[in-house]
Amino acid sequence: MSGVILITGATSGIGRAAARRFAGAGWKVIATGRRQERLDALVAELGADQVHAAPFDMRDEAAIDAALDTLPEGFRDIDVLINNAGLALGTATAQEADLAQWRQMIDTNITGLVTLTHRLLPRLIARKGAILNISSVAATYPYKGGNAYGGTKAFVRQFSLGLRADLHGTGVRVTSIEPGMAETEFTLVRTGGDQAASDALYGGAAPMTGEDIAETLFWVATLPPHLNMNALELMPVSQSFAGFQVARD
Ligand code: NDP
Ligand code: 8X3
Repeated sequence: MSGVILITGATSGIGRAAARRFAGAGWKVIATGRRQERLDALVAELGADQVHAAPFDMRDEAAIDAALDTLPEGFRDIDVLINNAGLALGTATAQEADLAQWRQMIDTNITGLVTLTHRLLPRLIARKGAILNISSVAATYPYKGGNAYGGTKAFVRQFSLGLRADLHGTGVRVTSIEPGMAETEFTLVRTGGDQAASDALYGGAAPMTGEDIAETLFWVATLPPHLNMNALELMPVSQSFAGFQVARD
């Protein structure tokens, strides 16, 4: 099985690994993200027949529309949308957090995601396609400093389940993918470029990789068409759950 897939955030991490995984299996990949040079590198690596670079910022509705309106022949009938682009910014508590960072997470992880999804729904319904949304374990398990980021990912999970209900009878499949710790540029972005912090988090922890998540996405997207994975939570073996905190006088 193959088709046309649009993957947001294909310049790095999970999205780039997914672009490679699907293109390698013969899918035509529309790769998006802000960093044009990384998208160009992906096209050079995987071939222009296989990958179309569509650089846009998820927060720019007009840029999304322009990119969708100018898709080349062979890339227009989109079968699968992977809503992967997203970010966490900062780990400060709510009372210390930067409101601009909260807004950027909401604008990207929520508003951008719903905008693109809304635009593509007619095509996905016509193709009886699939939507794979990248949520997070942060949607379910709150942690100190996760505040707005966790909130955006809880939205993504619940939006996915709501889409399932709305798309009842259309044949469109919807999945909320909820990973735990995966080593990508995620922590570098979250910390404003602190490589040491990123290395410290992942060091010795055998975290998941972008390729691990890409393989999961490929598996979900290529399940028989009568099967819908509603939600899928995955973690590295090294990561598990901790208890509640108690403040004492
Ligand atoms: P990376 O930082 O490696 O990749 C993030 C991707 O999102 C990049 O391609 C980036 O592209 C894109 N992106 C960010 N902001 C925008 C924007 N405004 N417009 C367009 N693209 C944007 O991190 P991951 O691969 O780890 O993250 C992918 C998804 O996985 C995110 O939604 C993240 O929340 C989620 N996730 C990650 C986990 C982890 O542990 N790594 C765990 C659970 C969920 P560019 O900068 O070029 O625009
Ligand atoms: C990324 C996983 O635990 O850093 O969504 O929030 S976590």
